[in-house]
Amino acid sequence: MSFVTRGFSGRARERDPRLPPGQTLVQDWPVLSAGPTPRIDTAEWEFVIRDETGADHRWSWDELLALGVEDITADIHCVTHWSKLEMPWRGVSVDKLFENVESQYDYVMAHSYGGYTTNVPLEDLLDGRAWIAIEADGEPLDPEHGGPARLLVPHLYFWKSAKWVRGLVMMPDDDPGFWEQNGYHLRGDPWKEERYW
Ligand SMILES: Nc1nc2c(c(=O)[nH]1)N[C@H]1C(S)=C(S)[C@@H](COP(=O)(O)O)O[C@H]1N2
Ligand SMILES: [Mo]
Repeated sequence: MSFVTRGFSGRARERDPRLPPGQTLVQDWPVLSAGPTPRIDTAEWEFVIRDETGADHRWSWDELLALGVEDITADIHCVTHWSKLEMPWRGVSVDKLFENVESQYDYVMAHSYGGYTTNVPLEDLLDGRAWIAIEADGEPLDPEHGGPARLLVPHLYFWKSAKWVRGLVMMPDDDPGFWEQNGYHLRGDPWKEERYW
């Protein structure tokens, strides 16, 4: 019997500088859903931003795509300590949606089909940092991963990237969403390890 213990025989590996503290690389893509997977037909799908006047700004599936779909390469970091690097995504920049929405409020609650919510400061969704993602790894988003569309906010922990996203409600205060009410950090910056409060 021969024992090969790579950890001892190999040269000490440099930690990948793209990995935030406490994170481990995975090659597969775990599914983490708090409830059942909703099935939404793109013919019925719509996206709504509700502003402080109560007015709804709506986009059908085709109207969303008409805003312009872009290629994104993003690293994702789950609070349960796994990360995936350089994932290819496609989606519509949230900036495009806010070109036609005026709001004085600084926070949003993202709402999903199925009832999930997560709170995000508006500024974390703007300036090319967040998308309504419709494809990953060169394929339409699998329903388990949030298809037909999910929020993608890769610079925050992945629980902020609401699967089956259906809209954003503008808020004056940073009210907690689903996981945030259950102990997750209000903002969730993986580089600061903002996991729980
Ligand atoms: N609607 C909805 N979005 C969600 C979740 C969820 O349970 N429901 N889980 C969040 C969490 S905790 C993580 S880590 C990621 C997981 O996405 P994945 O299943 O595509 O890996 O989705 C986030 N978005
Ligand atoms: Mo998560």
